[in-house]
Parts: sequence; structure tokens; C-alpha cells
Amino acid sequence: MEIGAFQRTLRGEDVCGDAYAVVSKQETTIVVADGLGHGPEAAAAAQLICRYVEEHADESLDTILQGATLAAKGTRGAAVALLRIGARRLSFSAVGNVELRTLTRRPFSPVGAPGIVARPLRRVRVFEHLFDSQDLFALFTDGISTSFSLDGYESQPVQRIAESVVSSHGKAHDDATCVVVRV
Ligand SMILES: [Mn+2]
Repeated sequence: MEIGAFQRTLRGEDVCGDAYAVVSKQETTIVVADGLGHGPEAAAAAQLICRYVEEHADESLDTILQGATLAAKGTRGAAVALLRIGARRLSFSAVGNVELRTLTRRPFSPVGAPGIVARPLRRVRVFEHLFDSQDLFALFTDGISTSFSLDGYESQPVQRIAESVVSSHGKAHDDATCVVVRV
């Protein structure tokens, strides 16, 4: 598995309001969090949630999101997506508009639940996918235009894909983060 990530902070801000983390255990869990708004308070919420995921990576994705909701109470909150990659299976769960784009042999287009991690959550769905070798996945925050597609990126290194998505599709007035995985 290859993982590449790229992040661009909104011009004029010292800290990025998006955060991400990769936790490698028996399975690999990736979290991308977009703190509400931008600047230090957004960054604090997003980073707190990433640390929470690092410390609870053994739990199921929906349990993590529910726990993170309590942990982040009193912060601005964040949109959060989780991707977990096992030996042959991958799962995804999200709250708010951090999205997943895929380029897979078998179709897989999961969607996040509405809401913000920090405020009471309803049940969140976990989507599962049996993946094929070389399938490509991109997690991205809403600082990146949703119109982008992974078509044409099949053979490029994941780090270059992440950088290209941010530079070509990043919006001017938000932090932008893209994490790309090739399994
Ligand atoms: Mn954003």
C-alpha cells in the first residue's frame, strides 16, 4: 500500500484548519478532519480529533466517530472522514463534507452523514468494500472542488497525485487537504 498526502494552508493563516493522521497497526486507519472555519480554533478541533483517532484506532469506525464527538465537545468541531484498510477489505465512514473519491475496479462511492463532530451525532453508516490491487482512493476536504476526478491518475505516484489535486482543484478561500491511497 502507498499513501501520499498534501496540505495547503489558507493564505494569511499561520496554521492549517485541516489535519490528518495515518495510524498503522494490524490495519491502517486514516483520518482527515476539517475544523469548522479556519485558523487556530479550527486547527485545534481538527488536531484534537486526529489525536483521538490515533489513540482509539483499535475501535470500529462508528465507535470512533461517536467517541470523537464527545472528546471534541466544546471545540468548534470538524468534518471528519475515516478510511480503514485491511488485508482485502476497506471501510469508510464520515460526518460532514470530507469526501472520498475512488478509482476502483468494482464501483465504490460511499457518502458521509450530515453533521459536525463535536455536536450530538445520529448513527453513522460504515461502508465496506472488497478492493482490488491498485485501486486508488482519495480523501479530501471541502477546500478542494468536488468536481475533480481521479481519471488519468492511474499510473502516477500517490504523492504526486495528492499535490496535483490540491494545486489544480484547491479553492482560494479555504485550507485544502488531500490524502491518496493506492492499495
Ligand atoms: Mn474546509
